[in-house]
Amino acid sequence: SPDLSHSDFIQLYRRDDEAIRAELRAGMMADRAMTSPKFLYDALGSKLFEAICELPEYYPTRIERAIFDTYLYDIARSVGRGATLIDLGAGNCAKAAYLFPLLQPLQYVPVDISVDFLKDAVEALRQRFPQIRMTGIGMDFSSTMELPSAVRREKRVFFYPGSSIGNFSPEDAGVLLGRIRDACQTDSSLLIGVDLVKDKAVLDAAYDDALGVTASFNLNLLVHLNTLMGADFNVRDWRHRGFFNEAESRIEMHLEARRDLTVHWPDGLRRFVEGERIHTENSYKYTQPGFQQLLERTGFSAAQTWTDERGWFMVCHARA
Ligand code: AVI
Repeated sequence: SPDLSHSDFIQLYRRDDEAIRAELRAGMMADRAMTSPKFLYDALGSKLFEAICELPEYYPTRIERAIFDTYLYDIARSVGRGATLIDLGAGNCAKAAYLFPLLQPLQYVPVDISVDFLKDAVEALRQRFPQIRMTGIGMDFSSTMELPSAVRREKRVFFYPGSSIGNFSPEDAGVLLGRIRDACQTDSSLLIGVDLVKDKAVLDAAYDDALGVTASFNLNLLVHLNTLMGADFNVRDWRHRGFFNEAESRIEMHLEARRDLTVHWPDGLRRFVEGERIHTENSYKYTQPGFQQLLERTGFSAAQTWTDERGWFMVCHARA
């Protein structure tokens, strides 16, 4: 039977409910109401996002997987064996696990905000790959990339798939990439998935699908806000908006009031007029040279890249 002593879990993040409420109140009271996309992911939100990844219109997950399928050996050759594979926003760890047979990492370090969320997935992986040391870390890597000493320093490979980098503004993405770069040691690198600019109709459909799953994902934010800040949002008063803003090169998601209404929470309220919006997410789309420049600006060397034949999505391996 596998050596189960070969793994551990380290929880570094402590949720601060008052800080969360303060952040949400500030966003609600801004001239243009907004919330951070991280609040889209309560338990139901995470399930709805998994459903989005199955939608015919939502191409990024499928195309990224196809790129990994097609170029698996090239990517594995570029990354090399025996890495310390650090999986940023690991979730169910499935994307990294797909690479294990070829990459044969010495240590796998899934990072997510909650280790509880990682435990089942890591437990199952340990059974399949008993030779890989697994160290689950509960950490908000958008605010720090300081890794505990249990993480091997040699040959760190940061794995950041799914184009989650797109949910940061280019400026914040630069800060995050810079932090990853600073956490790199000798012979370290970054393997990242990036969604690319394409036809507006394709992008609009990917974020406003016919079944309304993305609409549910966005509207569920209001249910989450009711829990987090004790607000009285009525989901039926709001509609989903998701579209590509070409000037900003980003998808924007908003929730739009269907009528004049007032939302209350214990120590405040906000009036919305019909058509007024809460901005809930941006998803930036890059050009290949644009993203390469961002990588180089943050201290990475020119990356090796792989794309699908339509050039819709890109996987980059950049050395520190
Ligand atoms: C998680 N992230 C990369 C997704 C995206 O495409 O920006 C979140 C998402 N929002 C709506 N659909 C998917």
